Amino acid sequence: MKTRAAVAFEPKKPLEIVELDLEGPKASEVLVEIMATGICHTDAYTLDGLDSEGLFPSVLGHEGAGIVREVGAGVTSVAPGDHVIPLYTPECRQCKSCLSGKTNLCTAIRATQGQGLMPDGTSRFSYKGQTIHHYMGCSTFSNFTVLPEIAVAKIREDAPFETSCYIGCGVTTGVGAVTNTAKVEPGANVIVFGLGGIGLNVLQGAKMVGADKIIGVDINDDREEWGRKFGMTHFVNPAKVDGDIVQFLVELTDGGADYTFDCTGNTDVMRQALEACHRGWGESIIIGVAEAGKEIATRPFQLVTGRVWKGTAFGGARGRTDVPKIVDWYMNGKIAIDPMITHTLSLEEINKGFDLMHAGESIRSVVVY
Ligand code: NAD
Ligand code: AHE
Ligand code: ZN
Repeated sequence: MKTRAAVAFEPKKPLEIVELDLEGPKASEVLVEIMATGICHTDAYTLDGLDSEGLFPSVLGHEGAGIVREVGAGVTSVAPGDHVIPLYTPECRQCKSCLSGKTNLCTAIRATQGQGLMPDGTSRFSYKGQTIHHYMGCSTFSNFTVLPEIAVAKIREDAPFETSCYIGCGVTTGVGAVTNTAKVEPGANVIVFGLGGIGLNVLQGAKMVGADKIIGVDINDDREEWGRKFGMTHFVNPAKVDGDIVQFLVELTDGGADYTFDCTGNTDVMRQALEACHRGWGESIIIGVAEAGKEIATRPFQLVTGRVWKGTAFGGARGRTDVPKIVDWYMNGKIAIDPMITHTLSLEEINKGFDLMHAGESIRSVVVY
């Protein structure tokens, strides 16, 4: 079949809207009509050539929602007509990682996913006979995409696509980092570095679990108003702090935060986040994705004296199990999504979404097909 898609032909070049050829689903695969997709900073990072796994040409996008249109042989868990959210972290429930109960990082198809291919080692997308790569196993910047059955979460049908697509990455990542990874407890003090599409969801997660001081740190002053809408109690712009930002934050939290979260992808900020943790028990969670070649550093003494450095992918969520529950949280008003969707675009306008993100003018742009 044919599908309209925004293709990343080359790094650092705008996406091009073209009509691709798409092969139908093979065994254990499903064809999904994507109804809406968010634009996450990770898409921009890959398009900018900063991802060590980045492949071109490819169909980016990993924050979608849509409808199953066709299923391949042997598919039992979803059927045509089901509403689904694609999962860049699948859940096979059979691999060593899934069975461990210790991680959401299913390994069933990770190798081929990183090569921009379906589990059988081939791509379903092509353009004028040339192979086009999949991205993060999702490729939601295409109106139709093919996904492994284990990489779709079935969701309730009354959830709007144009808002619930954000649960495919940003919402689940931010809220899940608080509830699954850090397991923030009521009364804890929290610092969130970077108040964009992910950081605001960390803030609302922290508020939801009853954190006490919820401090937001961002170099963009416009983010103060945004943070306050989602539970932030204090705002700090590091550019306006006299002296050392870590010292300032440690004093503000009476010895350091119980939990800090990096939502910037900047490795210097990651160090600040670790060192702003309380001696003896503070935990710092890395969410931000750093550009290829960057490394983190700190004095080992920071860890010897009890601070803990952790990371999280997709907020520690087990997609097929947890995503439908997060959709319920949204539909029941436990978490907010609608106000964070600042821009709704057509596929033809998708590059504007990247421009708005880089200019710090959007929280989330969503493309509606
Ligand atoms: P975004 O562009 O919407 O937000 C980033 C925010 O960080 C902006 O508000 C920006 O002003 C702020 N910022 C930038 N540099 C800063 C600095 N030095 N100090 C303080 N604030 C700073 O991006 P996003 O979509 O929220 O994504 C954030 C990061 O999380 C990206 O690196 C993205 O790739 C990553 N991410 C990771 C996961 C995961 O599963 N681990 C999931 C989604 C996104
Ligand atoms: N490919 C990059 C790493 C990118 C990365 O860490 N991705 C996150 C999701 S970001 C969503 O916006 C993730 O899920 N990581 C776990 C995984 O298995 O990819 C690199 O550095 O090579
Ligand atoms: Zn993302």
